[in-house]
Amino acid sequence: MKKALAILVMLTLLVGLFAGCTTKQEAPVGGETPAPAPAPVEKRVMRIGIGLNEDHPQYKGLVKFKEELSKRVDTIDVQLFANSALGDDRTMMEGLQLGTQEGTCPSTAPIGNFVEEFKVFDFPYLFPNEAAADKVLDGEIGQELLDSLSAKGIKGLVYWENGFRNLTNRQVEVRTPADMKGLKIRTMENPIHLAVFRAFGANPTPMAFGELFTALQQKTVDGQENPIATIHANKFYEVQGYTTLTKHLYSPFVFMISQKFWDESTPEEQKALMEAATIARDEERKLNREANSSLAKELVANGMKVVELTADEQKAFQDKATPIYAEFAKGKIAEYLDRVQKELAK
Ligand code: KDG
Repeated sequence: MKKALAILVMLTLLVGLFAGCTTKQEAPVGGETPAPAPAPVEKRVMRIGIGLNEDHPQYKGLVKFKEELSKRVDTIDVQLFANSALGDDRTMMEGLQLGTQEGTCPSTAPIGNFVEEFKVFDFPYLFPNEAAADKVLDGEIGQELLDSLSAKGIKGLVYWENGFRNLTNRQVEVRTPADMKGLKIRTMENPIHLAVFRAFGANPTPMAFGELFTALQQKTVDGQENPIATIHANKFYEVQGYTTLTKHLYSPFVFMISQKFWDESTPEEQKALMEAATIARDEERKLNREANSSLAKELVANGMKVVELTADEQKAFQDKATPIYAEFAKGKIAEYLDRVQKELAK
């Protein structure tokens, strides 16, 4: 018994000695105790939804945003939702106000339902080209309008691009406003867009983007209007026979997040959000311009007739739309319109 006890004591001492050696070997030079493992970073979720699909430059821009943001901060977990999975443009903006989602990138058309002045971008044939639009949107006027969203619980970061919109329809080769007579055309939810298509002679109806393909397929509507990048990405050529390059409106996107999410971000996160949104804007505009200028031939390859208008034919549409200016340029909208036109004239 005594012998067994002695062996046990010896073994305990040996184990202790061995353990001591191990600890000594692991201790950093200088004898400091090892640093505790870092606590896992707590990430805030940032859900961003759009109406367009993953093939569209807008989604590719969002992928770029996510990538650039993650290079700068590791505290925000960006989750992307395409195809109106979180709702249409208006619902998603309401989601930002309610705090049920953190980001979206709608066309400016539905924004006029939240801040009236945004309707300045709904006037047909306002911007002559993309460079002119960039100048206004990225300048003082564009910034003022972005800032006006804060009062509505939305932080406007920067403008991305949807682009010049064109008419598509199932059955008629449209070259003149008369060809459009009676065509049932889906527009975005915006009174100026509806008025423009009425002035062209069509029968317009507002509808959420997520319902559009099925409506075209089931012939609930005859046509719609969107930039080439969208007509291509959403395969509208499967249900539409004709594209007419009316280029009646330059349509900007606004990359926006909930004001609450912005206010809860640290200064470092806010800087990262702005930088990532701006780098992604440049990428999205580049991809979008490539798509809008190169994909018309893909529409043709997929069986669509693409109608290019002569300057005179283009003017016939423009003339029909001119009275829209007098009808809608009132109050603050008129002030902004005047400023935009002066800026463009410079
Ligand atoms: O993701 C953007 C879309 O939701 C929408 O703004 C696209 O131009 C558009 C449309 O016609 O609804």
